[in-house]
Amino acid sequence: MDLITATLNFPAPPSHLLPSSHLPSPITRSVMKTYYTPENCSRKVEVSDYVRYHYNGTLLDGTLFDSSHTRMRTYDTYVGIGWLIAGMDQGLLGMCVGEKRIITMPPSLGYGSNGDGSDIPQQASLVFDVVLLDLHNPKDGVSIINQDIPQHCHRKSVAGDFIRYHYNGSLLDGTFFDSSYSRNRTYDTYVGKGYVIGGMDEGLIGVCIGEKRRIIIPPHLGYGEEGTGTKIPGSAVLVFDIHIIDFHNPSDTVVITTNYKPEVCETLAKKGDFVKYHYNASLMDGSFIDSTYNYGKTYNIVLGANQVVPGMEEGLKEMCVGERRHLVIPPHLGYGERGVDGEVPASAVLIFDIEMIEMEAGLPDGYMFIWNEDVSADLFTEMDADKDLQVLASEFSDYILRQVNEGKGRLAPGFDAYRIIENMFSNQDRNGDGKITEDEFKLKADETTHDEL
Ligand SMILES: [Ca+2]
Ligand SMILES: [Ca+2]
Repeated sequence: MDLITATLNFPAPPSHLLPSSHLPSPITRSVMKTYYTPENCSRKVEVSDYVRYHYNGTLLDGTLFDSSHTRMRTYDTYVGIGWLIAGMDQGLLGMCVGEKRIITMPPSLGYGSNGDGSDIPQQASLVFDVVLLDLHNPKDGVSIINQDIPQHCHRKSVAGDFIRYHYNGSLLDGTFFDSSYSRNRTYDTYVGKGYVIGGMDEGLIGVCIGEKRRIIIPPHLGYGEEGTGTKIPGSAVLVFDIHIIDFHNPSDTVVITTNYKPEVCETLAKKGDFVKYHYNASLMDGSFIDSTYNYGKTYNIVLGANQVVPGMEEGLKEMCVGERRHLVIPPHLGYGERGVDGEVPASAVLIFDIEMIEMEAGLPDGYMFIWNEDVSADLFTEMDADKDLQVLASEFSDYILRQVNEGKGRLAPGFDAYRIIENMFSNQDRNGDGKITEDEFKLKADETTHDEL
């Protein structure tokens, strides 16, 4: 029996009255008709590939017998290895993701003389309107495409590095599922250590800072047959467009590059020195953080007094006035996993371009005051201005400041002079009654510790 006329249930007009294209012909083999081809159609379904697709299944008269759309989930299967009716096994071959195709098949390639349940009668030709959403092969590995590598690549990431990157995540058909940009913060992780899905662990190896790449991850290296959450279906291929902001290794030290060194560079900054310098601070992707040049004044610290992050202490060491350096400071020597709220992101590698403007030599380690010349033999009497045999805080302070002004003694630079003198006084005032007696003075002098006279 002619299947078409049987299904349509009206007699075919004499063929010579119809244009040839209207001639109904019996279906004996499948017909595949692509009615939408996406721009990028590079990879096509081959035997043993795994696909996810949506379809509407109808009989030749248009009766809908099944639809994945109404179930609201894709049909997921291997192609070409007998998991499907023969007409589909053949009809899906050569499709690319995004392609829409109508596959018409004779009953012999569908459900034959038995039909299927109550919906598909015996000897029914079937029409499937298919859109392919996803395609991979179990043998696929991670693929990396669209690489955009910066000109300067100091080094490439290895397993164990800590990477900060931005990403847009989508499915193969372009359906967006997640983005770090929408959260306005990078995704931060160790790589090669199993903290992220296998495909990402692999795709993040060998990147340069600033690099952009697309990482395509098959489901067995992603979220598998189960998928995750509401947005990543089972057996989905994942497409990540990533941008590497920075990475470091916990074993990294400060990288110091001297950009300019004055011809005379003999006095080198050391612990205790009061140094005045300018800096420009930025992140590895070039984003600006802060600059002293904007304030028109230097940043002043005592070296080795924990007034700046360890990486900066390291970077300033042994600079001379006029010298300029470029510092790359890993987060464990910078602002750590916390960063600085609103200024430095968590775990960020920092760049400081610094310029030494002025230095004042510090005192020997541990000293807050030293004599430049021999100490007076009768210190106590000299301090006791009103000769009442006790030294008040004001007498003490006046005396020390006078020694400093006359160049006879020196206070540690970079600290508040009054605070130092206050400390020196309370160290001498053993019983804390606000005055120093000659006994207290002598007792203390005998102990010869650092902070006293
Ligand atoms: Ca006195
Ligand atoms: Ca006292």
